[in-house]
Amino acid sequence: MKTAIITGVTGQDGSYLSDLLIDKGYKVIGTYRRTVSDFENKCQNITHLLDDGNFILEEADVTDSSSLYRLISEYQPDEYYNLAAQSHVGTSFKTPVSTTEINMMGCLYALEAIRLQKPSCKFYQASTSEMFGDNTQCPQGLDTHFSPVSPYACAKLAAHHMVSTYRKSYGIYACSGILFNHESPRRGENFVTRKITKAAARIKLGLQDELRLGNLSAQRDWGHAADYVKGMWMMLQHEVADDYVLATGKTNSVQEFLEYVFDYAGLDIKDHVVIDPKFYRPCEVPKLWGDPSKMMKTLGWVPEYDFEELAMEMYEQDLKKQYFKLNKTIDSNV
Ligand code: NAP
Ligand code: G4F
Repeated sequence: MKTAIITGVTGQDGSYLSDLLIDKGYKVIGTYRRTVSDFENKCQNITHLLDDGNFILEEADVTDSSSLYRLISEYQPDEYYNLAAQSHVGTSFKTPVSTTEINMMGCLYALEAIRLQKPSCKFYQASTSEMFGDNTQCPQGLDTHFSPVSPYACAKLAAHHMVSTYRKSYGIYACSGILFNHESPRRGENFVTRKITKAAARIKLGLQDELRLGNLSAQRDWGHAADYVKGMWMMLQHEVADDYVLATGKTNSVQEFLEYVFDYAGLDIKDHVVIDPKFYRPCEVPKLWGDPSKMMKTLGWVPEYDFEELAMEMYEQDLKKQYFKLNKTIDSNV
């Protein structure tokens, strides 16, 4: 039985990757960070795993290197997936220092702990298309020049270079997956896709009337998280460690995502959507459109979801959740 450590297991990707690895017969050590907010809410993406005998939840903070040393020494993992991050680009402008500590140093601490304690452990780094920043040469791939324009992307780029440095210098099996945007019903509620599907569901049920958004012209290459975690795992099963791009090879604007969801829900954007400059960023990434050809040719990765299926699933799940909440409130009032 293989053992894998997944940092950031309560997040979107951590939860889907846990599902996949447990299905493949792994023992998964998932790490979470204690906060004062309630445990149940924090663990909503992994509630279904908490009683699984092959899933162990461990407390760790990736900026506390001792916690990573402890985990690696205790569990001697075969694979380590570094997914923990302050992953919101807008927030990184407000918390640049802690974002850099988590997103850059968190990666370096893990690489050092692996080098010193279990050098045969394979390492996956969650790199990002945000590293292409304002370079709109499309489609973006492994030869595209990086041009980060946020503290988030700068920290991720430093970590990205650290991964190849450890691979070349110490022979550690370390891969970076440069992942374009991927979403799902488990997506954090302050990312634009989920913000839209949740608001559309609430408007439909009469629970909300207005949706305030920022820049609608930005374009993103949007895929489904379930497809992307398969890609992460595939990268660590190849004979040699390398870097890859994961993307759908298509791009859509935020406006198009919004239109699709509102049309599907039978709502009129003009009646509900307000542009609020509060959601503009000091610097924007205008267009992301990835080239996943290496991933497809070398590892045989093929995404199963398309843009419409993704948007529809997110809206339908949000509608179900909001409907359930509404009925619970009505029940408790009668
Ligand atoms: P997410 O839902 O925001 O999850 C991030 C996880 O990291 C959360 O569980 C968070 O826990 C945890 N975390 C934050 N700071 C931590 C710390 N100091 N120590 C330990 N855990 C910490 O992100 P995601 O969408 O799953 O993305 C996973 C990774 O892929 C991230 O590294 C992200 O930057 C990267 N990525 C994502 C995308 C995408 O489109 N989703 C694309 C490219 C790259 P808390 O609840 O405690 O904050
Ligand atoms: O959903 P977003 O916040 O995602 P963003 O900035 O593209 O970052 C995500 O994808 C990256 C990969 O490319 C990851 F590395 C990163 O961790 C994260 O998962 O914003 C998408 C676009 C942006 O252009 C933003 O300005 O939507 C625009 N937007 C317009 N109104 C909004 C809003 N974004 C948010 N979050 N909230 C709004 O109200």
